[in-house]
Amino acid sequence: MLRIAVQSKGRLYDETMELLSEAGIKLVAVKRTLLVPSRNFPVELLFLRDDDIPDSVASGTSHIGIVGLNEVLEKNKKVEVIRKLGFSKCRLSLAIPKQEKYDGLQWFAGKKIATSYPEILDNYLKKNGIEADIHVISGSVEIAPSIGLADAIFDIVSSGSTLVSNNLVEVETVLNSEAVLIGRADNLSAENQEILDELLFRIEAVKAAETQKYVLMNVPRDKVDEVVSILPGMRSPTILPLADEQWCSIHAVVNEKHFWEVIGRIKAAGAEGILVLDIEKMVL
Ligand code: PRT
Ligand code: ZN
Repeated sequence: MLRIAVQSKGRLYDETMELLSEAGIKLVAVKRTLLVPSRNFPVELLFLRDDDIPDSVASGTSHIGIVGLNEVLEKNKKVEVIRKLGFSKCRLSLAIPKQEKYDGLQWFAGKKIATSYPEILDNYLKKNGIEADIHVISGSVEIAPSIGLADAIFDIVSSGSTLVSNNLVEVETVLNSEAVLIGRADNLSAENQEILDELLFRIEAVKAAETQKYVLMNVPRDKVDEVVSILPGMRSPTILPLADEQWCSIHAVVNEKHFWEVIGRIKAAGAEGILVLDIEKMVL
């Protein structure tokens, strides 16, 4: 049985549960008791505060965990990032009062910086040869400068609106973070390694599908070559005959990144009746 440490409530919870559910893992009880087994896959979930997840994995209490990279680096435990998961993206940044004139990292020399991430900040300042006073606070870091508790802050930024509403401006991005799957290479039995491999295989299929769309369209026969040359595909697009012999139906998988560009070009090339569908899983 593979034990996975996950956040019990908070910003990581919903997307963690969604990912596991999309990977086909159903839980015995939806209620968040501390330890919940799956009823159809040999894993159990241990619900913890995110701060405790790196240590739970490092100590071997859990085999793997899902947590923000910021928390992994801050706690600095003996764990490895197995896979980035692409959700709960944010950055850890230095921010200063907006009326200050910022002239580079030297600005922070001798300044007092409030943060909940002293380890990451200390490493960053040392690496850059800056001596500053790190003031650790556990919540509401962003109000520290306005109440005279610090000159600057080092905190998580997502949209940036918290900084704006506290008259702060982001001046250095120190870390780009997202949810990650962590583990320890040396503590898995052969059986648990097999379970982890299957879980990773399923996560791969879920993640691959997230960025792709399935596109179907009707194309006049004499335009097929041109449309096919525009379309990418897992191998190549599927071309099916229609009742009207002058027309074909083409099916293809298109990456979201190029989606609108591809749609514009196939329309211009003569495609009609374009249908776009979400892909649930994609096994490559
Ligand atoms: O109770 P527990 O200890 O488990 O949870 P927590 O309160 O410590 O963490 P939680 O649930 O708030 O966040 C969990 C993880 O989500 C973090 O460790 C990050 O990896 C990630 N994450 C993603 C964020 C944000 N986005 C985020 N915006 N964590 C916090 N914030 C906060 C930030 O501290 C700041 O106050 O949101 C504010 C900034 O948001 P913007 O959008 O105004 O810039
Ligand atoms: Zn926390």
